[in-house]
Amino acid sequence: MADSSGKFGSAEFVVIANRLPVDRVVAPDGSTTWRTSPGGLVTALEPVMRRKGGAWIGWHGAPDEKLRPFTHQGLKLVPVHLSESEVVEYYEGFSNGTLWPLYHDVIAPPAFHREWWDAYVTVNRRFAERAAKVAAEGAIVWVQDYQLQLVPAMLRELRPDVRIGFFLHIPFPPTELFQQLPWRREILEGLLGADLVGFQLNGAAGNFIRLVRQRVGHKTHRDAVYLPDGRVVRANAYPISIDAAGFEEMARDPAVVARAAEIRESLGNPRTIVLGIDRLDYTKGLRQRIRAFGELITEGAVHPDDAVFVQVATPSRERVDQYRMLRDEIDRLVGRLNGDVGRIGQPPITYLHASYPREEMAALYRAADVMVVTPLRDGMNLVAKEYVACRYDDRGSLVLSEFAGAAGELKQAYLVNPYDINGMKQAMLDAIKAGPKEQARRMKALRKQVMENDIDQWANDFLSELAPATHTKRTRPSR
Ligand code: GDG
Repeated sequence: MADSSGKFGSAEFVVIANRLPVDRVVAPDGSTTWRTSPGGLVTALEPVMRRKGGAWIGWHGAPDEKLRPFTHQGLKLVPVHLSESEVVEYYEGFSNGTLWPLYHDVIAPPAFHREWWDAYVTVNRRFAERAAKVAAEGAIVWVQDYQLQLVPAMLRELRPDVRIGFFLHIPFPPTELFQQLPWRREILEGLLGADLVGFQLNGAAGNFIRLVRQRVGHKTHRDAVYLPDGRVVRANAYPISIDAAGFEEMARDPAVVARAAEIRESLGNPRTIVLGIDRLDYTKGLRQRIRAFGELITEGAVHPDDAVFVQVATPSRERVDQYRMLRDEIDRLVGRLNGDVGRIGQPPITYLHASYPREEMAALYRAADVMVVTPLRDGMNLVAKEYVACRYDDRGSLVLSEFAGAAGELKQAYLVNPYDINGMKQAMLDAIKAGPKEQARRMKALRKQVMENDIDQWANDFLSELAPATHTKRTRPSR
């Protein structure tokens, strides 16, 4: 991928993310192939990557394995290797044991370990060096998320000619919390290597600007940071979205519609299906949500014949202690409620600790009369938007936490404070009881927002701010 001088690579558009957008599939005969992992980010960036001869740099998911760059379905993929101890210290440790809880309101206590930090620096440098080799002269490089916050400055040092963008998918905490981090200055300086730093919400961009002023001492004005060398870094909000038309199309598929009916049937044809879908993560508010629904049932406000609650909890970060403890706690909570008030063949909660194909997710969204998305803190929350995109019938109600980024856009949802169990019970009850007219009034407004602001729009907004000539091509007009 190098030019004839060997100084630059050939990729004019480079995405750097912790993971490559592919999963390995092992066939029964032992041969391996790659499958593109479904997700909005790949869908949105694929067209611009193809057009500009782009490359995606990321870990391929297996420790202690070095792979050469390869092409998959026309996408240039550049694997970065991680040793087993780097997976433990950089990924599970510093990324998910330090930054994740710190950036999510310290819902769980963040752990600070110097050896985790050292691994974070080492791995960030490896990503930056790989990008420096792959990027063409003057290329656009887009760094994704909290695992790679040092990459912008490291890359700028190696390749001052490239244009660097950074997007943080999770919240950026207020100064009071961020200041706990022993390496707070290094992280801020890492991010300042970018030309444009994107956040989900204005508040997060504001937190960043304030911290840069207070901690690093640079001059700032509105969304701009003025560095001593004359460079200007901008920080703005770009609320991420989904492939909305793609979800609607999937939800209209006759096989998905039939599957939704089958799901309702196997739940005993209840009047109301209440649904939660989350990664099993302590930020998602599962405990509070289950308690709220449980109380509605035990107090008799909702009869088990009338409403069932289906909670899908996708396995996540299972080697991190806090996640193992959470799993046990949710198991206990669900077990107790079903044991106390369930009847034969009629548990009030159907709890699924598993991951499903996208079509099954769409069928669940189609089947759900009430969707409950009640994180204690969430950068955006795509599940809420996916539910709305699937409701082309203008039916169904969304109960949404005020502390999900999505609440900034989805104002016609039943908005709740997930720490307020009584408030949450009332909102769930209102949503369960809402008639078709009320559902349609809210859903129409929610759908307008989601269908008009899809993931292509998000990528376009960010990239045209970063480098005005780089528009992603719209493959489908949003409806
Ligand atoms: C981070 C931020 C921000 C879940 N279970 C299955 C499955 N999923 C899919 C959902 C959705 C995605 O995973 C989850 O996205 P969320 O946004 O809800 O949450 P995080 O994973 O925490 O994502 C978040 C996001 O980044 C993007 O910036 O919104 O705030 O925390 O798309 O559908 N997909 C399939 N099977 C499952 O079992 N196929």
